[in-house]
Amino acid sequence: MNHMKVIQRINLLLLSLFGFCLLIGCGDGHDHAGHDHSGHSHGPQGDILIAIAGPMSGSGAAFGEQIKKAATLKIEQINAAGGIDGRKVKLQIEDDKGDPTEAANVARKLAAMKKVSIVIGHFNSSCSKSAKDEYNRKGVVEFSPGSTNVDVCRGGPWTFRNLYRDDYQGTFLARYAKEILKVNKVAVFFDNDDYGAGLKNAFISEAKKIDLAVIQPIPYQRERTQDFKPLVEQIKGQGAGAVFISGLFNEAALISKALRNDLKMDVPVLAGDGVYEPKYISLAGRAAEGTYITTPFLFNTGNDSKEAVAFMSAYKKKYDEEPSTWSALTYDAVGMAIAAIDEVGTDRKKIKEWFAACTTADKGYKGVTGITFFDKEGDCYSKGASVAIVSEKKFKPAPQQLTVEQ
Ligand code: ABU
Repeated sequence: MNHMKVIQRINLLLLSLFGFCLLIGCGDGHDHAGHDHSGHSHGPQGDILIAIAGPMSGSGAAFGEQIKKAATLKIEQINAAGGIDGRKVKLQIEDDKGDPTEAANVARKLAAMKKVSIVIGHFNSSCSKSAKDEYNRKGVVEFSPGSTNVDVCRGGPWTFRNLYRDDYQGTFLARYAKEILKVNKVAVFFDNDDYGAGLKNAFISEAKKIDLAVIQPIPYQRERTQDFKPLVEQIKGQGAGAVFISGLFNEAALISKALRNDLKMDVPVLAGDGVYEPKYISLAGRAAEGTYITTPFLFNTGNDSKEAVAFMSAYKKKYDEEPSTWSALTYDAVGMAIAAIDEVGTDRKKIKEWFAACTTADKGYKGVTGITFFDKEGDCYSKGASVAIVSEKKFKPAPQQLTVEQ
């Protein structure tokens, strides 16, 4: 047989084999709808891909670092225990730079990647909101472990979060100022974005109800406002009994320093959870001492759950540092995503239905930060707020806590 004839016969044989496979459906053990022969829908075989999206660079990179570390730890633990049905779980890490335009770009990329089962993110409320349309249009769950603006989940059936909203956080902070710190008048500085402005509005709304006077709030632009001395001078002589900062840690550190060092004001400083990042302490130095900060979760309460103790120990062993609130919320978010995939496979719609069905504590996910379940908007009301205080260069539970019903 000459050379050409041999090639023709091989081609014929391959074509026959291909046709036979099409007829009987052989190959990877899955039909074209992604169902395995046991009836489970597990999507294409191979690794399972979960995306993490947040500020991996830029001024909020410290948050991104915590998110990345916690997600990596969770994935390593799952894979060490055999993965999901023997399949390894991998992370697709995307950087939105804390910027809404970048977040929309990231959403377009991730939504188009068919292997991505679910997106854990984004962190900044303005990023979650900007990315939301694409995830909802293409049908991918967007599950935030950090965004607290009230509108993040509203009207987006594919959007969920595992922490409180800012209407709750703002109410909580105003009441803490009035009931615990016994303050009657507050000065307010706010980052003029979805998070800072929304939280400030919620604080003022509650302040009006409880007779807590608020001096005309002072806005600033994250990453643009550099000199806070002229801003803090505006509150001089106005009788503020406390200062509330509604923004993120970099600018909060500059405000605290200007208050303490330039204005020599020693009234209590209160801040929202965007300041709960160790860099606030290293940037503000002594000016950070005594700051009260709300947080969705606290470690070292003396009453930590076994889940919190185990996570703290594993995180410290791997990274030689303590985890933060954001690490814990991310660890839980990835854990909940894995629980969903373990039950319903990687089909995006089935994952969304699994999340939407988590509407009671019984059906919810029990993790480090408590039990996560959702209302019909995908918001989470099952966990309250705690207060940390900066003491001896560390975040510690404030001596006085407050319970506010959601
Ligand atoms: N809630 C923490 C700060 C992130 C954000 O909601 O923008």
